[in-house]
Amino acid sequence: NYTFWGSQPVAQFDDDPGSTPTEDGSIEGEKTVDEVQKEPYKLPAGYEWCTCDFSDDKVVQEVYNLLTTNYVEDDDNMFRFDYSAGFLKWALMPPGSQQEWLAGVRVSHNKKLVGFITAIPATIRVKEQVLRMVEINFLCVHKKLRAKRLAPVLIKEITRRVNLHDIWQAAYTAGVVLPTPVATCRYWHRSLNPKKLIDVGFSKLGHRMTMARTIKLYRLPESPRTPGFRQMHEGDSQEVLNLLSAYLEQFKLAPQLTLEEVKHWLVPRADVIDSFVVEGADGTITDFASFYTLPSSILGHPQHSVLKAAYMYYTVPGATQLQQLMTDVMIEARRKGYDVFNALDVLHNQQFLKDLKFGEGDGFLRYYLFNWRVVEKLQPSDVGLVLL
Ligand code: NHW
Ligand code: EN5
Repeated sequence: NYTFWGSQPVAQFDDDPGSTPTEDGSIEGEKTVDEVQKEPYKLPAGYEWCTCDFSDDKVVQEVYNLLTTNYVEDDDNMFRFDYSAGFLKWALMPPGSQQEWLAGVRVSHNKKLVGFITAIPATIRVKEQVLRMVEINFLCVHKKLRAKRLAPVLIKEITRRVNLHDIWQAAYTAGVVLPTPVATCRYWHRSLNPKKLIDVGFSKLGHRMTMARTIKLYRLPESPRTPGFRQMHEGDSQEVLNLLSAYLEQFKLAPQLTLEEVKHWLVPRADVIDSFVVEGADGTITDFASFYTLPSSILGHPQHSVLKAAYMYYTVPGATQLQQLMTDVMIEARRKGYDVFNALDVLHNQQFLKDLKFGEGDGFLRYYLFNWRVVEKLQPSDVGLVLL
């Protein structure tokens, strides 16, 4: 029973297959910018809208403070995502970003930030159709204001602000079930620092395993073995774009990046995004791999307060086997002090997850599209889109 989502242009769980279209396409009839409501949606008394100016580091810090204390937790409330301020700037100021799409809710009398939602522009292909969309992320309502129906107001307001730019579709992911996932994916985890993971309750000592045997099981070589494996530089961007564009064509849901976007999303930034290439003997780039940095706060642990996690981002095997490429990337992550390497079962990841000693997590990630019907549900391996 979804009171809010039942009123939105998304496929409903009780849609009758006999009376719904049999082809992919928009759910709502075409609208024009003129028809979009000009005034912001009404908030409860005592709250007001704001637009978050991310060129102002004080504002970024306010958003960081809201998210670090109120954003996503695991099912047992042991860990909470701790996106860094630098990460948030990267995630929310890509090419084409709009300040009005970083929408906040403040308490009127003291201006405290208590709600947030964001949109960034993206070109996304769903099977054969290429759509100018937004990606929605960082929806957050302060813990003290939960279950007061503020989230639907944030979602309607970001929809309005996006519609004003003549954009009518969105992609988003969530751990929770909403009407209606286009794909249901799972998190997998590869221990890099097993002792700490066990100490903080992220993982458990296996049946009839000792700590010493566990540490040995997850040991990795000191340095990458693939000849020509190195950090990506900005000068590699055009070649990486060519490799990535061609590779992503095989997936049913995938972004179409521009050169500017490759430079933004894939050129390394310390503690935000790490990217690697394999340079062949003739100097051409044959492979690409990347991960982003998303620590989690460890809630209420006496010794440890942060879990340093690397999340697999876009990766393109070419001359190198995916397994070997991922091993080298994990060696780099271990060397840089990450505790765990996380990946979804999207892309071709199922090819290496088990062999490289990833274990299935307890979290799911559902992919959603707003105002776009996908008649056939996608498999995780059909998904070529990774959101932050
Ligand atoms: S998923 C992460 C979302 N954030 C968190 O989980 C942080 C911790 N939780 C909270 O802050 C990545 C609150 O619990 C939130 C809900 C704010 C989640 N997505 O205000 P009420 C994203 O950011 C529905 C969508 O009373 P609350 C993606 C719920 O089903 N809807 O709840 C975001 C119910 O509706 P229903 C969600 O707990 C995508 C209603 O909210 C949701 O105080 C957004 C209850 O509201 C979720 N994750 O606040 C959609 N969680 O129908 C974008 C709950 O069941 C759509 N709900 O009555 C596209 C827009 C753009 C279109 C452009 C063309
Ligand atoms: C918006 N772009 O549940 C994203 N994480 O499995 C928002 N579990 O870390 C949506 N519960 O399985 C995010 N350890 C939805 C995910 C929310 C966060 C979340 C899960 C993903 C997670 C860990 C810790 C569980 C703690 C208890 C987990 C097991 C790892 C183990 C390693 C060794 C081999 C076996 C598996």
